[in-house]
This record gives sequence, structure tokens and C-alpha cells, in this order.
Amino acid sequence: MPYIDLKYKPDEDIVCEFYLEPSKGLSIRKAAGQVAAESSTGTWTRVHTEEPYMKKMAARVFSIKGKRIKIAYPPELFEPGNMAQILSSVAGNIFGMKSIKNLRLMDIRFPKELVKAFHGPKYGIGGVRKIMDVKERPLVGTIVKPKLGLKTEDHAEVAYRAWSGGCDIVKDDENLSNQGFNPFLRRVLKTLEMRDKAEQETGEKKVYMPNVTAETEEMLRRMKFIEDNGGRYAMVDIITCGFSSLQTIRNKEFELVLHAHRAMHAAFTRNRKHGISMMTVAKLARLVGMDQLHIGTVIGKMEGGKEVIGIADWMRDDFHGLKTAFPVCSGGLHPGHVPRLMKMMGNDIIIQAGGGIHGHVMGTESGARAMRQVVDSVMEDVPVKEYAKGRKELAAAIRKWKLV
Ligand code: CAP
Ligand code: MG
Repeated sequence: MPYIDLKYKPDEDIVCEFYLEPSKGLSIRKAAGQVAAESSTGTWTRVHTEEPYMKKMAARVFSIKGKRIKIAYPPELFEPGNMAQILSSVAGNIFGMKSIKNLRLMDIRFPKELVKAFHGPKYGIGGVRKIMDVKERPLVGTIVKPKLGLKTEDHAEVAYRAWSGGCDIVKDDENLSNQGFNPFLRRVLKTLEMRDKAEQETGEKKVYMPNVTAETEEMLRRMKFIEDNGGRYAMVDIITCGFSSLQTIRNKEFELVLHAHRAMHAAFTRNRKHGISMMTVAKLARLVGMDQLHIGTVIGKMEGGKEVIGIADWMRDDFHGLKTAFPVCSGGLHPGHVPRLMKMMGNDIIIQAGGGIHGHVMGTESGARAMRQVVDSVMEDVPVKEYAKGRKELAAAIRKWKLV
């Protein structure tokens, strides 16, 4: 089988770019060929059941530059619309092969025909901005903190204060679902009540993103409940739930925006030499229909460098007719980060801060106000220190956390 063909020009193939370190004693060419074989039609030895008509289905290594290789996978290898099957091929057995020391899926390029079989985001950035009635500035959100333990009334009260202060979005934390201390159905009802109150009082659109993460059928029931009770969003932990469940919840065509939390991604995205890149995860999430996705901040508490900017750009670009997806910056953010964050990432982002709002010395409402003030200062192009004069919430936030 022609697993290596440096003259090959990919067309409607899936193209994967890998970083590859072969095991001791193996050339990169040999290891690359084994990766192409194992992830397409081959195994560790030549088998007698191979037929000549299969030749065109072999994956081909068509570029080797240092430790970077590119492999083209012909479209016939894949079942359109089946993300699990695609990943079992191009991101499956290969990571565990003894012939590689390290292997990282850096990037993946999907051809138009395969993209068409997925739904993509239902709303995207334009749809979300329409719901929120916010045209240009970044959206500001918070996560109710403490992340676990608050009872329902207190959770709803914290949400209300955040909305009153100026947050557009309030969301559950990734590990809050339907625990005894704060059951899902009651939480949704109570928090949406508070959302309505905050909307009336502020005259702004407000949204609540309840975390529906659970077994798939249960997620569908929870989403139906949100929809029936006037919610506009569902949040889901995309890695722990798995891509098939995401396809199921997207395919049901609820009138809900889908917010994707990526908890657990770093188990395979963090090691720069092995695993799967966050760029790849972002592509998969947009294909299966997530409207918003956590991608990192460059400057907050979570690991992630300048590549985060490239991921945001890809999510906001046209891609084979898919709607865009809103990049979410979250993790250790406070108002002092915002000018730099917006300079790096632009205005089409969602800024999420938990500690950076509920940790404000004057409380949650002031924390939310400080966050909106700092966003407005950047939008109006006024230096933060100047803008903070006469705005006590922002001034206090900068005093505590500093401009970074
Ligand atoms: C942020 C957060 C988010 C992380 C996830 C948390 O809280 O709620 O889940 O941002 O990481 O639990 O840590 P803080 P990422 O604002 O208090 O840090 O966005 O990198 O996926
Ligand atoms: Mg969280």
C-alpha cells in the first residue's frame, strides 16, 4: 500500500498535520508510514486479505519536514456526519503505538463535502449578538462561585447580583449539574426568575447558561425543560460528554444556544509533543455545532499561549459555509486583564470571570460593574486609570488586582 507518497496532492481528503518523534532506531519516514497505515487501512504486518481495489483508500504521508508530517486521508475512509468514527481513525490507535515516542495531532483540515454532513453552530456570533442585542463590545459573563455547594436560592441571588451589576451572561460551573444541594430543575426555574427581574430592572438582555452535562437522554430532557421555561442557552462539558452526545443534542434543533466548556481537554492538549491540539478541538466543536467555546486567555490562570489568538481567528472566519463560533476567554480573569486581552483578541469574544467578579472587595454587583466599566473604557479608548476616576468599582478592582 502506498502509505508514503511525497508527490501526492490532497484534494477532497482530510489532511492531518502531526508532530512526530519516532522511537529509538526508527526513521521518521518509517514511523510516519506506520501511523498512516494504522490510521487508515493497515496493521503491523502485511495481510493476505488486502485487495487491489483498496489501494486508493490508503492514507498517504505527503509531506515530511523535520518532525512535522502531513497525512492525507481519502474521503472514502469516513462515514459522513460520524465524528466518533473520524476520530477513531485519525486520532485513535496511533497515539499508543510503540513505534512512536511522541505524536501530536497539531491541526486537521476538513474538506467541504465532509463538513456539509455536520450541522455546525445554529446561532454563531451573529445569532448570539442578536439575542443579546449587543453589537460591538465583548460580552461579559460570570460563573456562579463557589463552583459547588451553594443552595438554589443563594445561587439565584448571586446570579441576580451579577446581572444587576452589568453581566450579560451568568453560567453554571463545569461540575455543577443536578446535585442534591442545588437540583437542576429548581435551579433553572429560580435563576430564570431572577434573570427576568434583572432584565426588567436594567432594560438589558440577560442570559443564563445552565450546565446540562449528563447522560445524553437526560441532557435532552434538561434542554427541553430549559426551552419550555423560557431559557435561551444550554451549557455542556464537551470533552467529558463526548462528541456523539454533542451531535445528538445539536441534531434535535432546540432553540437554545450551545455553550461548550472544555473541562478535561488539557489531559491531551497540554503536552506540546503528544496528544491533540486545542485548535483541533475547536474545529471539531464547531463542526458538531457548538456556538461558543472556551479557548483560553493567554494571560489568565490556565495554560495556553499565543496560539489561542489563532484559534479565535479560525472560529470567527468563514469555513465551508459553517456559522462562526464565539470564542470564550475564561480562567483567572479580572478587570485588570481586560485591556490587554481585548488588544490581543479583539471585540468578538466573551469574557468570563468568576473569581474576578465575586472576589471584588465590594461584592458581586460591584465586581460585575467593574468588568463592564473596563470593557467600556477600552471601547471608548480611554486609559483605564483615567476611566476609573469617579468609578469606584473599577478603581477598587484595579487597586486589588492591578493592571496586568
Ligand atoms: C473560571 C472557571 C472556568 C475555567 C475553565 C473555573 O473561573 O469557571 O471553568 O475558565 O478553563 O472553574 O476555573 P475563574 P478554560 O474566573 O474564577 O477563574 O476556560 O481554560 O477552559
Ligand atoms: Mg469553571
